Amino acid sequence: MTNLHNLRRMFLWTMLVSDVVSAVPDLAAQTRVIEITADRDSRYKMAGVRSPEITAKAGEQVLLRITAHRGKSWNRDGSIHGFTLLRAKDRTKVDGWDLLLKPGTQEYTLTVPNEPGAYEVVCTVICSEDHEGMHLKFTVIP
Ligand SMILES: [Cu+2]
Repeated sequence: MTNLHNLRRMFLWTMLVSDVVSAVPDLAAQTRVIEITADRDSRYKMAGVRSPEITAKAGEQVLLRITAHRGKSWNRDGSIHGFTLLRAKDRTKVDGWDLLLKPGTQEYTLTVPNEPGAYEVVCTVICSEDHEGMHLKFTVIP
């Protein structure tokens, strides 16, 4: 009887461990990937969308995959576009969301602000005469 008892305990333990292990890829799968192009014409673009905007859940983890193409001008440090998240109400920057983009594809795993509301992504690199118009609507939902 003791052996059977031990066997049962071992079985339960194995189940527990395998649950924990299988939770890891699940977590990765939950991270939403948002693909954006910061284009040479000083526009943010998203495939298949005419006027791109981002909607995300408060506190959600997202993976930004941003591909940047160089416009007419760029920063001395090689940054060709920026990707900075501002609170719409007071234009303050959100911590951790102040990105400088290099040519090519780059990925950032970031946490969406906890406060629902209107935000805006803006470019911080003078990338062309159209730089001022380089922004993207970003909405945080509860
Ligand atoms: Cu710009």
